[in-house]
Amino acid sequence: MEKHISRSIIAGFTAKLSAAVDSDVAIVGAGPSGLICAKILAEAGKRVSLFEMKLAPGGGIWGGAMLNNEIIIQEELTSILDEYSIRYSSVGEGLVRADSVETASALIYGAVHAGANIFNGVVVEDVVYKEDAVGGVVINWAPVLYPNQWHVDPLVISAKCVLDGTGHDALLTDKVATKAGIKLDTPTGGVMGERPMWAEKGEIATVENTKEVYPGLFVSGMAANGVFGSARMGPIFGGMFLSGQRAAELIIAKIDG
Ligand code: 48F
Repeated sequence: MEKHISRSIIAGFTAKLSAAVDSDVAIVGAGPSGLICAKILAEAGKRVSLFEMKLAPGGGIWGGAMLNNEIIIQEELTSILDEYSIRYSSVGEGLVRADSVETASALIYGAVHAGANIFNGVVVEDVVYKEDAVGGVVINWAPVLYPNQWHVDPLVISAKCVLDGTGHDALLTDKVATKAGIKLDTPTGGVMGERPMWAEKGEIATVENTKEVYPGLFVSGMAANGVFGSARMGPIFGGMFLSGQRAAELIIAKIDG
């Protein structure tokens, strides 16, 4: 029995990882924008691999606000919550409130169930950069790098498009811009850095900033606001959902021509 259990797990994981080596889309970070994007892309038939450095996907959803595990969403976006069967209640001023644990688990289930492969405990430490385009990601086990910093060479995932959904610091795009010495499609050509809290502006900006910032490299969610120097918005999540949707639309348009 023990041998069969072990061999079955190794075979299942190896098949997933082997398939991921040739992905249509590599998504970095399983926050709300990355998870929503993954579901839409998988439903559109794209081969999606999503890498999350933490053990639990879900990013900043779980903790609500200061560990008050509730989140706020704009009333006009409740059709997205309905699609995932996430329950909510009105709190007035055009807003609804949902349980953050229900929301995180629903978005994770939605992405995997649609056919995206989520690799948790895996860090994207670099990208593939060839012929003036980003063409994949360089991955390693999170415990190999943090806190151990073992000298272990990575594996490489080829992908037609890479989405940086890594959150506030946009560390992946920052690293790519610096290491490759490239100019991003931003007003300064580099990562501009997130601005302080302004919920209304930050919500609009995260969708507007969801773009292909360099051939093959897209940004979503708070990473998009970090790249374009826009405001943060705290525990309101409609902008993150719309950013994930927008990223999926742009990536499908790029892949399908
Ligand atoms: O920050 P995060 O939740 O992504 P998001 O889609 O959503 C932001 C909101 O949660 C919240 C907010 C409300 O509106 O402002 O903050 O922008 O999740 C980003 C995920 O990326 C992972 C990180 O652990 C987190 O789960 N991550 C970051 N860097 C890497 C990574 C990396 N190099 N490799 C793999 N995962």
